[in-house]
Amino acid sequence: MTDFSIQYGGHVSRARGDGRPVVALESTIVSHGLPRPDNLRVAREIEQTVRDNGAVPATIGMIGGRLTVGLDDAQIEHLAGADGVAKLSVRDLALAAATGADGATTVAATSAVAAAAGIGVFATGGLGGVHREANTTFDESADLTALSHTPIVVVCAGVKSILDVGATLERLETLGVAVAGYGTHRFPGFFVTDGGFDVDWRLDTPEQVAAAVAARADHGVSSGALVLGHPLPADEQLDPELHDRTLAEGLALLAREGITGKAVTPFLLAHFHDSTEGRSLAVNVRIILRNAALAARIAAAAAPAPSPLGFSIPA
Ligand code: PSU
Ligand code: MN
Repeated sequence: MTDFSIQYGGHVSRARGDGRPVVALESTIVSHGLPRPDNLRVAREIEQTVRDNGAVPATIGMIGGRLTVGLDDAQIEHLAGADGVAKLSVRDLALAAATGADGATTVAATSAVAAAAGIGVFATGGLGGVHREANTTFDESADLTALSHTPIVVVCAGVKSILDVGATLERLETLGVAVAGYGTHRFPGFFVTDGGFDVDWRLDTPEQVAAAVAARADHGVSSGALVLGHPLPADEQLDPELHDRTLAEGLALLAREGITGKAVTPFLLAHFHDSTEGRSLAVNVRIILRNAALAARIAAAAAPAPSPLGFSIPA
């Protein structure tokens, strides 16, 4: 029988052995969320940003059916450039393993795998959520249900602004997912700084986020995720007027071309990147890099103190 257990990249095994902070990163952003060839450069910048901020990056994905935590550079390059890389949510993982597929993990799948691997912090751009017109299409991202039972901190710039932000916040409440703003009571709107809604809780430092993680573990009560909304500064956001115009066009195109299911999010993101002459791409990249930096600082604040003996067990 094939062994389907999770594979660990050498850098991640060593970090785990040493008790060093690790940040999980998703691969769907790379293979389906950002255009080539920028996607590969950005994937590398995200990893470097995590390192520069004191943690070890663990990009998660599926290579030839092997579920891997801590893809190496050649594997990331493969997922960034190969055709036919599947977009994997949690339900797809075992099917992709059984069929030897290459796949990129979404927020849902990345969080679930990271938590199974004992990684407590994950950085992404924007969560999936309730799509506009979900009342007829029933299109709600599996990110939401996965986060309802996955104990992990997800650092994000809110939910993607192509979604129904208010409905998504309602669902997060129903599903028992904790939501806090980082340095703000406003829920961010991904490409735009303000998503239009307040959140109840505000956390101001990596240590405070780490304290919330510790309290959840000590209580042993909640098993859901903590979504930390980290907005872009207003002077770095996509011009809200350009945003609204581009979104309206994108939604009209979506309807005209009859795009549904998991193709919706990549289609709308590609439309933004194509029709804003690279402006939305630059904003998207800034979002991810800022979130990677904050996630690394949170992971460092949450990591156990280094061994006083100063040695580590090789993996
Ligand atoms: N955030 C980004 N770019 C992306 C995504 C998030 O900045 O491409 C991806 C994530 O992997 C997220 C997915 O889980 O989009 C949501 O897809 P869907 O709406 O089909 O669930
Ligand atoms: Mn969907």
